[in-house]
Amino acid sequence: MSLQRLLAGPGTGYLVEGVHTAMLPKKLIGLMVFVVASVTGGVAFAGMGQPTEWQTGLQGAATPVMEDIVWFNDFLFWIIAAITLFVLVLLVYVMVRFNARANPVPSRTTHNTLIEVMWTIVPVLILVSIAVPSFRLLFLQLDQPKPDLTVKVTGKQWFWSYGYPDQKFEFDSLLVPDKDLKPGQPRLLAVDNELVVPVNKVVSVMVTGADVIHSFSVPSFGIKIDAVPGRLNETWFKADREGTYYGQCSQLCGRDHAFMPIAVHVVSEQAYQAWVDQAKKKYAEGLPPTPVAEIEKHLTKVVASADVK
Ligand SMILES: [Cu+2]
Repeated sequence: MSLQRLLAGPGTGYLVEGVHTAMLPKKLIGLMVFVVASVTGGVAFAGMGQPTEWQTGLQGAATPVMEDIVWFNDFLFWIIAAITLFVLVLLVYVMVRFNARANPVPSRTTHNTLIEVMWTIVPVLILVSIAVPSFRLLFLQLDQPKPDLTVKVTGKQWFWSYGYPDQKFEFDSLLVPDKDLKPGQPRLLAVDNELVVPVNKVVSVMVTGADVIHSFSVPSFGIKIDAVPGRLNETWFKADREGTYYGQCSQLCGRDHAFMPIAVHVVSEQAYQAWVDQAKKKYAEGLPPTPVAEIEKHLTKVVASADVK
């Protein structure tokens, strides 16, 4: 049965003639408005740098790329909402107006050129209006500006190592077990040594894996890139406000996948320089990396103390 036939009443020609939106129950409209308002209102609950309770939207944006992602997400939401509501209205209308009781003698109409042209062109226009900002965003993510500094991120079972090739030092970043958490440190997200970067600088991130595939992801920066052994992946971010931003390994990598969070501390240029001077001494070149036995011990402690509910 063609849509045209469904839409056309007996003896009537076109879709528009028969539409009576007043037929849609008022309660249903109220419910739809409530759902839309709740979902979009959820953006207000979005956390900055970490998830918050009752959050329904994305995490707050700390980079221009993430700002665009949030915009694109909201833009798509309204398009999806409009299409869904339109289809719902049509379905309800058809069920009420054209059921066997209300419409015992169906129309014999099979074609309508105007409607067929419309239902071809309108979806094309919708897709084009999605494709244009989508490609713009993709280029923004992939077209890396000239970096101010480079950090090398290595995913390991089950922690991250951060290297500063220009400063020639590297260190491990391990989760803080529950019992060692200091006030203000988020559970299962805080680490002992954070990745420290300056604010308003383009940071090039080289990502690789040491053993299996991990994924380096920081929601507030809008970045997520796989850490693949034997391969160097690259992404970038430019954090435009100071703070600590958390992420998690986002590629199932084994037993302690849930216990290798990412913490990026964005600080002022001066604070960054001071940190580099001190870090250079602390993680002096040639310092042996954390011994495997130490890491094993730490991970056992982490798993034992992480009271996962
Ligand atoms: Cu993982």
